[in-house]
Amino acid sequence: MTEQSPALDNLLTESRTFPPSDEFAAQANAKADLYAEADADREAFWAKQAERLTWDTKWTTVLDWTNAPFAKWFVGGKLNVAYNCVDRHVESGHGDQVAIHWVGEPGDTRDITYAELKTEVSKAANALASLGVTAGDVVAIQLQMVPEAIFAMLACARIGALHSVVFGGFSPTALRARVDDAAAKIVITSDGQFRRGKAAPMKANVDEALEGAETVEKVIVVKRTGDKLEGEVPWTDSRDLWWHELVDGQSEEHTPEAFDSEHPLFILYTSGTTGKPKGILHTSGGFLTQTAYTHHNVFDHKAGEDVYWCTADIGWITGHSYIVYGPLANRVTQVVYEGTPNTPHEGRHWEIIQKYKVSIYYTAPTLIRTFMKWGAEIPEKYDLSTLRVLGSVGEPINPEAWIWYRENIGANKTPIVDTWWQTETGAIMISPLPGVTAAKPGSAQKALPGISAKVVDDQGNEVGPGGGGYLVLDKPWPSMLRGVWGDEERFKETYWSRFSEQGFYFAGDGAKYDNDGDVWLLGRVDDVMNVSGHRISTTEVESALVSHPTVAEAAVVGATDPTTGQGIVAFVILRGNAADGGEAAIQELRNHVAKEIGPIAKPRQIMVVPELPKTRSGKIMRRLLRDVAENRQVGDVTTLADSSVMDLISSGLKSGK
Ligand code: 6R9
Repeated sequence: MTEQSPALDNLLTESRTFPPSDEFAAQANAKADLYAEADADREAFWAKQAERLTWDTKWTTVLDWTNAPFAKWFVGGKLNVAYNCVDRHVESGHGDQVAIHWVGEPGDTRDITYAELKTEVSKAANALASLGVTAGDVVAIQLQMVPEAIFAMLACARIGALHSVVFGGFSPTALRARVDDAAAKIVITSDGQFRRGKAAPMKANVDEALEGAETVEKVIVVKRTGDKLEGEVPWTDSRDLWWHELVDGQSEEHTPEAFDSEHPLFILYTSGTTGKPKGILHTSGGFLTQTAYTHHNVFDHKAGEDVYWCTADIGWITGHSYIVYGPLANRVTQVVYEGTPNTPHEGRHWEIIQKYKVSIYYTAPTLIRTFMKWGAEIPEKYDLSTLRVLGSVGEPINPEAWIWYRENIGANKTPIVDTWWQTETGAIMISPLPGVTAAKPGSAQKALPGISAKVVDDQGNEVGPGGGGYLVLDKPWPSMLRGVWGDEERFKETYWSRFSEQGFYFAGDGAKYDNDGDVWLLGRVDDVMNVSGHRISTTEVESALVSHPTVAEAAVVGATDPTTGQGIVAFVILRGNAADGGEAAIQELRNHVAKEIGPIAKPRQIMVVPELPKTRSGKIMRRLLRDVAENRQVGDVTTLADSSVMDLISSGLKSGK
């Protein structure tokens, strides 16, 4: 079974519950009978959810699971995803409704109505088509949170091209690996981005990434920082185009073509247990159905009334599913914010909530803990009374943070939805329903209506109340991944081989039932760390470290961190002739990892050690290193090939070597 960290242990002793108020329950989108309805006939239930969308051709079969684990949902159906997120709202008379209240970091703002969104997306679609982009092509997007990022994604969807969004903080090396893996034809980026009040280059990094990249024909550059950016924007005349020059002159008319329900919508890379990120593939009809369904029910979203804000970045799945697709399909009015939460001051989020009267706010535990650190007196200064639903995603939320969130942001009354899901699941899977569930701080509680999840032991048998094991999904769901880009074997191996006999999807998370049968997520059981809600594999960081000339060997663990959930702690053995492991050398290694992967992967701490603890078969025992990283008594060392290694490590560290 999974090793529990102390922080998670105390989470299981939480016993308070918070039922919704009668008032909230009465007006809620989701009522308790949704569970029974879904249980009675799952496929009929999902067919009904798919009716939220506008289909060009209706499907003939709800689910084809004959070629498991490759699912097909709404087989034979045809739709255009961008039409569903944009045009149909204009056609139904809501063209003047604001789709996006965009807030730039320096304070500039832009309100974009659905009519304007339709124009922008149509022009961008025409622009891509003019460059020869057609259905099935891959467009890589590395952009900060500017409206063009959303226009670009929807423009791809509109013409049937796949987008592959690469988080803006990823290094040139990481971008290049993703561009090559998917053979991207176009890259969309910006000149620079505002970060904590400063303009930092983007295009220069993209150029570095694309040196010699053979598949890339054009690079489209959104002008964002302009003359605020120091130095020239590097430019290749034959390849580079300014977004405004390319897009502005395009026709505002674009007829969306209907694509098959299973037409690929996007690829999004995520860390797995090996060093190479996996391109998770999502398709159209099922993905949009489940993101729209969950956005409606989990956030209790009311079109035309609510103002919604999901603080994720579009570089992650949360941004795809809960900024772009689900919300826009549901005719949301939402805030999109470009910057960091403490620029120019630590009340920025609350100021934005007050200004736009945000009613639904969806963020990550790491940020909630940061807000806690900054102090409750900051949100106190703002009017947050419009908030009526709060959400959390990305990692287990500790009860303390949950309670703080409810008391200080939610006026002690808003329901909190702790939503468990993954890049691979595409949409929320386990979560309370805000008008139904008596919420328990720290638990994601129950699979949503239409979804089936179980906690099982090593043999795949469901554990009883109070029991712990692995989280599995035992029935296919509409927004499930359809594969790993270009690697069928890896798809089967990673997700479907662990419980192949039972045909369960293995999520990679440890979980536990409490005595009421509610699910508590306990963190990853594989070598994937969760830092501020971002998945980073230990192997990825290890290979970045050993690619540095001074490093002979490296082992990386995720150690419990009060703010970021986990922090990256690396143990390195330096080469014989290498530097002494002093401050400067360590700093260089940290920077090296940032350069190889991105600043989010920078180890919190690097310890130089003489040896690493290994089993007789040569496997690094990360459990023991985690003990050291978390300042605990080192656990059982009997399976080590050389049991004195841990003494060597501990004494070396104590003497500061
Ligand atoms: C949406 C997203 C997925 C991993 C997942 C799990 C962790 C996400 C959680 C949670 C406990 C929650 N995770 N939400 N753990 N409670 N509410 O975060 O996708 O970036 O792919 O990460 O995040 O470990 O397996 P992704």
